[in-house]
Amino acid sequence: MDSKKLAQQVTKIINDTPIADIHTHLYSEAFGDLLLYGIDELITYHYLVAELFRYKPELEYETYWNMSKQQQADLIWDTIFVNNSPISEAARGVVTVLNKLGIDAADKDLTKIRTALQQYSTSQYIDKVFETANVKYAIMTNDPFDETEVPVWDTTGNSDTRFKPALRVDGLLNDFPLCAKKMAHQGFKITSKNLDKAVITATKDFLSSWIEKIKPLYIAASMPNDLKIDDGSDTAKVILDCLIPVARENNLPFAMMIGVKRQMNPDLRLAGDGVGKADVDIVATLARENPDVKFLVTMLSRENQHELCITARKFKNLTIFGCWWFLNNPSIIREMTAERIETLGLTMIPQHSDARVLDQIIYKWTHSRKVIGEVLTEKYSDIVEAGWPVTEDDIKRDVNMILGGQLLWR
Ligand code: RAT
Ligand code: ZN
Repeated sequence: MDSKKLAQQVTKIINDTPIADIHTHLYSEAFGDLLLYGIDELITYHYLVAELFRYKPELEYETYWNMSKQQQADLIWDTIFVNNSPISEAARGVVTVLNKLGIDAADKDLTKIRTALQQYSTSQYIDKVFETANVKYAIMTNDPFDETEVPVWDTTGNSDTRFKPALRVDGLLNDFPLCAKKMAHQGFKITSKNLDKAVITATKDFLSSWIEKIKPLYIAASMPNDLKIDDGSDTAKVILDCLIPVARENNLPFAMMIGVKRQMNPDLRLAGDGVGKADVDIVATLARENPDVKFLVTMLSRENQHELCITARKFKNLTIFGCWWFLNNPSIIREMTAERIETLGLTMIPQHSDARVLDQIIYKWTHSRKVIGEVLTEKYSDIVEAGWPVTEDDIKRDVNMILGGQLLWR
């Protein structure tokens, strides 16, 4: 097969393969206002809020936060899209979404774009977005401590199979005393704010009851870059004594998302988190000491990626996934995907979208599919050149393995 034909074939197969999006912040319609979608949400995505202040250093943070959503969107639109070029990855994303939805944004008229999108009901829009993105399902981030989310699970629950649950328990790691109160409020026997034996048992009961209630595909937590598991802290106890045992007992993967520097600039609110290098040995220690627990791991620092790949080579119970958050940029996806294929073959999950706004799955996957396709084409060309035949069926099997969610189940 010549290289042009190979590239065309890989592109077509990648575009035709429905994606299992293994980490998003999306919700089904049953969750009401928790489901974010539409142009104003797209434009006020926190990645773009951070960029707004780069273009407008004279803008006071509070002035922005006191505006209505529509005013915020107008300001970001004028600043990043009209008075400058939407050239960053997050800004280009909005352009891709509009283009794929068939909306002509050439005259940069935001009011016209708003009107064009009003033709859809919420459920029509969900259908349209999933079809356009060719995503088969998106895994949600479900927080058992969230006051808006809990009542939904206690009443209607989720019946839309395009949205699948994941139990996300950052609260337990970040502020155990507050979660202790909330667990007590939900009827669990929490007798103290300290993680003693009885409280650990009650916390595990709480987690198991949520697993029973929402049937998550995995248990997850994001963790700071300075994470430690040997200091006897609440965080270490929650991980070692609660989360890992519960993952084991329920035969669920434990997803660790490591490397966040939370609230580097609190004035930016959701946009204020940063990144730092973490200790990959922690991942190795947990994988080695818990061979019967499956770990899904993504790390936020570019500097951690090579070490993480090599660690994954050592542990069959460790699957690495995604180019997370600040790594979700074409130049880095290219580098990470090549590095992962070279060290792990197809035994990794190259990407997740992390979409917070429904429409974003359109651009996140358009952009990622392109880069992953280019890297795969190069890797196939290399084995063809080395003397190995690559057929269409081989490519379909491989792409489905890495993008179709199969590795979640192994
Ligand atoms: O990527 C993001 O939108 C971040 O704000 C985080 O939500 C991160 O992905 C996370 O899951 O903690
Ligand atoms: Zn996320």
